[in-house]
Amino acid sequence: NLSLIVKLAVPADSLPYCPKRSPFIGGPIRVALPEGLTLADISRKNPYVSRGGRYQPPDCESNHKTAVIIPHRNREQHLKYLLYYLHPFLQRQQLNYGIYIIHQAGNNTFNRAKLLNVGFKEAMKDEDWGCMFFHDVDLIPEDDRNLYSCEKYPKHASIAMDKFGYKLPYKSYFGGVSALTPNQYMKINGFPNNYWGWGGEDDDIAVRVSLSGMLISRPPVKFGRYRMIKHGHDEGNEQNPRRFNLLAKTRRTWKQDGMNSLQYTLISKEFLLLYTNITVDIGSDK
Ligand code: UDH
Ligand code: NGS
Repeated sequence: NLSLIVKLAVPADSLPYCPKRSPFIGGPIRVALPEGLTLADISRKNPYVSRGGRYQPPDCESNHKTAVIIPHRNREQHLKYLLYYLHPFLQRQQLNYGIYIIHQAGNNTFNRAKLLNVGFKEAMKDEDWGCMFFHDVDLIPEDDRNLYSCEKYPKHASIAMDKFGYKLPYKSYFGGVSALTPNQYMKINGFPNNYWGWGGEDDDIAVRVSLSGMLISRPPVKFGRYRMIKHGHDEGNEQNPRRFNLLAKTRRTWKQDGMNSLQYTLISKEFLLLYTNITVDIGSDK
């Protein structure tokens, strides 16, 4: 029976590619911060998200495979707001995506860039991601035309934050939300591991991009808008007094310090309903 043979030759899971531009993209998003939000509410609103915070469009094959890596400690409320907005945002873009929370265990000084290195390494063990988005927990995108896919060069996405009057605070600013392909990431030897406390690590990354001979891609300024959830100073993330000295040496250190020198102890990796939760001991400054 020929028709049976033909049917078997086409696997049931083969779908056509999604369109170049998702029909679900709607433009500006009004970001409110509803009270009393729970993770269970967010799960209920996102029935197609599977274990570990993974999603792929049900009726077409996505053109992009994006991991979102979020450094975290003691910001549970911010995380809820971000997940509440980010899951539907990424689904409207018809992405194949996964969300990773990289939780720094213990009370030692916070180290954002090292957590992001851990996130990269652990996420790549799960899946052959084509694009990594490094995302502060307190930044909510305000326009879904800000595409969470990668570009020819490392991308700085949060170029218009409300707290900076919706413009860059300075030309080489690379903080908040950025995106690199695994190739771009390895080309800069990942991020620095030795910035403990607040400040400078994002500038170091921008220097690495430039020293590797790459430029910075940016979305149109109308799309790269973010609302930052206001917060005070975190305990354990005091301004790093060494940041200026470190930055002055990046040119000499970047090839030795980064992905090729990363050391950490994985404490747990849990595939929760809305995200993969990675808890890690990254050591301390001493
Ligand atoms: N982060 C945590 N927990 C911490 C510290 C940082 O989760 O204790 C993560 C979180 O994803 C955050 C990111 O690291 O978005 C960057 O840290 P940050 O939010 O402290 O940096 P930002 O520049 O704030 O946004 C600076 C301090 C704000 C004090 C302003 C008082 N008006
Ligand atoms: C620069 C910091 C960056 C920081 C940026 C915005 O001065 O790490 O300000 O800070 N660089 C150094 O300290 C060397 S903010 O206004 O968000 O507090 O991201």
